Amino acid sequence: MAERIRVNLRDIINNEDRLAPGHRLCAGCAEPTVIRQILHAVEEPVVIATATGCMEVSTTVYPFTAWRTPWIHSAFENAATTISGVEAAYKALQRAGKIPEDQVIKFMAIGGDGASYDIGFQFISGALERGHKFVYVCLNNEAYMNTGIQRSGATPRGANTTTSPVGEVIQGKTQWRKPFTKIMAAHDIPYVAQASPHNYRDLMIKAKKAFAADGPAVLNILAPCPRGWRHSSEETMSVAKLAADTCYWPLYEVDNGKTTVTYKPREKLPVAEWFKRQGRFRHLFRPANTELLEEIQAKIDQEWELLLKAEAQSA
Ligand SMILES: Cc1ncc(C[n+]2csc(CCOP(=O)(O)OP(=O)(O)O)c2C)c(N)n1
Repeated sequence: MAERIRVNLRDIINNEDRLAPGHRLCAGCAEPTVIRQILHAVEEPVVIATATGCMEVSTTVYPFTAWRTPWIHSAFENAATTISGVEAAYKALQRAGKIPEDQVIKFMAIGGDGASYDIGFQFISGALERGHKFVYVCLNNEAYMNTGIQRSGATPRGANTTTSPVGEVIQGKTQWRKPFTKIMAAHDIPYVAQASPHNYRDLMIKAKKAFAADGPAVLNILAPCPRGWRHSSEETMSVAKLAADTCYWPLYEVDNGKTTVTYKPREKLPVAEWFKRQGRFRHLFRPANTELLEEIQAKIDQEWELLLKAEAQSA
């Protein structure tokens, strides 16, 4: 059970951040907070591959780097493949006696939702199927933010982006988001979870479990983006919390096939509460879009019920 794993705040204060300050991510961007939370949850050395995207370009502006870990960038689509090779090399070097058997090193690949849901999708799937022992982290800000807010497979229905613009023809993205977390869990790997940085304890426990897993693990983490979501910088964590309180972004895990919802809001809020905090959904409150808003609410309710059912069935 998740509660048995401890997250000690004193350790976080005393341990060095492995992502240095002074990177160039936007004020209020959730991504560096997420990465710090993850790196504070793991004690061992970590080798990291990062796909092209906000996190990569903003932390490694030549000739600087914000990473206090070994770190590699190869291309947009293949962070999972790159880290597979690094992990395989580590095992080979151990077999050859060049790295001591008891020298534990952890491996992590990071991608935005564009890199994860769309462009790197098959590469992640392949790495999971091959069984590499690594953690894949999707920093999910729900659009291709680094190149100017284009819609991705993670963008929710109704969101205004530069490639699903609100106008006379459409009212934001017309499709539903891809069920990425479920698809990752369908690979039958040891550990898959959805998390959000406003609940750092929950996120860090999940990160600890992911790194301890005996095989691949995936963390899909909501990362509010003030620029693309159109909220102010200081609202990032409260917007993240509302995503969980409306069950738009349920916090849950699939641990060796067992589904557990790790946060159940005492009062499930209407999704409109989450939407009205973000400019990308402003148009949904026009009278003409009432039906669309209801349709989205119905879909969220249905998915939440399905998740609770999955939890009950795997208990
Ligand atoms: C194959 C390929 N296609 C497109 C690009 C251009 N590109 C670079 S970063 C980026 C957006 C990244 O979006 P996402 O993965 O969601 O991460 P974010 O920047 O939002 O964190 C795009 C489209 C590229 N570098 N390579």
